Amino acid sequence: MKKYISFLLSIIIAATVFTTVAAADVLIQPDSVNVLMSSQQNTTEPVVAVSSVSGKIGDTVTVSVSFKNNPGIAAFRFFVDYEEEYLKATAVRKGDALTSGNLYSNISVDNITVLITQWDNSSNISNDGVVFSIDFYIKKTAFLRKYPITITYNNADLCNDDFQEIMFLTMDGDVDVNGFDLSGNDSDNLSAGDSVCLLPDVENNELLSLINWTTDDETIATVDENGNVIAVSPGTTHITASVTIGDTVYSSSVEITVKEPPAFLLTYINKDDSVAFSEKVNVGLPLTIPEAQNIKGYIFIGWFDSQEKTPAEYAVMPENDLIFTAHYILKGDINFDGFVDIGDAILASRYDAGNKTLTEDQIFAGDVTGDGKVDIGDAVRIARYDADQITEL
Ligand SMILES: [Ca+2]
Ligand SMILES: [Ca+2]
Repeated sequence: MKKYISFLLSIIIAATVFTTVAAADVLIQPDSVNVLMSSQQNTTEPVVAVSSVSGKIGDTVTVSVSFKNNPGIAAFRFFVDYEEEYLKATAVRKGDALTSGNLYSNISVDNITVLITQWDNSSNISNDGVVFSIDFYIKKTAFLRKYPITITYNNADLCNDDFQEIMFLTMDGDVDVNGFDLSGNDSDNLSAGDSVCLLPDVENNELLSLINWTTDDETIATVDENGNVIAVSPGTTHITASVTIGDTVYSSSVEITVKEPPAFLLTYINKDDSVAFSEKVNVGLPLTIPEAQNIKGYIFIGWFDSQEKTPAEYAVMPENDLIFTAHYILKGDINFDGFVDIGDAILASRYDAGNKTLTEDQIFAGDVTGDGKVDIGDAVRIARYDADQITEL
């Protein structure tokens, strides 16, 4: 008898798994037993039940098929029916209840909605629990609703090792498609004025037409009816795509972060190395220029960075830090040697006599009388200072 079961099942397998076109014709309308069980949970009769699961569009969910009140079975062949346009069966696995025997599945046939799973064993298995499970990929064509997963079998496709036909009540399940994702977006590093388009990971046109876009804070980012997001000002908000079907709202959100505009550190250093001014400055804004310290005997000539550039030369702000140092000229030090002495007086008198040219900065340093020019009067004053006849210039 057991050999006969194996022989019978080998014929079933050959007919269904390996002759796919003929099988499809046969399987679309199987001579099947299909008893709905929704109100018969507490039955003592053998039951084969499909679980109900939920998932989002694009997810892969696992539906299990379980036995209850299993009287002992050595072979089965089930047909699992589903909406192939919206679900794709990607894998079938043997469940824990099938402690031995071989499970075969045919999910490679296109354009039919029936998955065939069959199993044979040399002796009865009386376990309850999961006999096999099926992974379903929820296609992007899916809508937000329940997709039934039905299970049927033909007469004589379930038998024990005495080849007695076993009848199971069948209980269908479903895949409740209850969400969708937004994808393909880089939304965490926007600058004010940037735009991105949020796309639902959905290919069902009816569903797409129902999507409503909202922003939590339109002072940070706005969104239009097509999911086009425009960053407005720094901060973080959420853009939500929602669909209302009946009383149920399905939604998916993306966090949008609009970053602070680029800034750099602006620092001014006094002659004594103390900080005159320091702040973070946004690129594109005018630079603050602080007052320089008054230092006795010195004339302030400006703030300069390491490249001898003044703040005014940075009309377009760079995106790196800037450090300006206060530059001074020692009053009377025409030759810029760091001292005021007779050499500077001689330089002033030679300039006055037309024997020497001076730069603008040298004239600035040498005009100790403050009349806007360097002449013999300055030379005399510098000489007197050098001779300690006056204590300051
Ligand atoms: Ca000097
Ligand atoms: Ca002068």
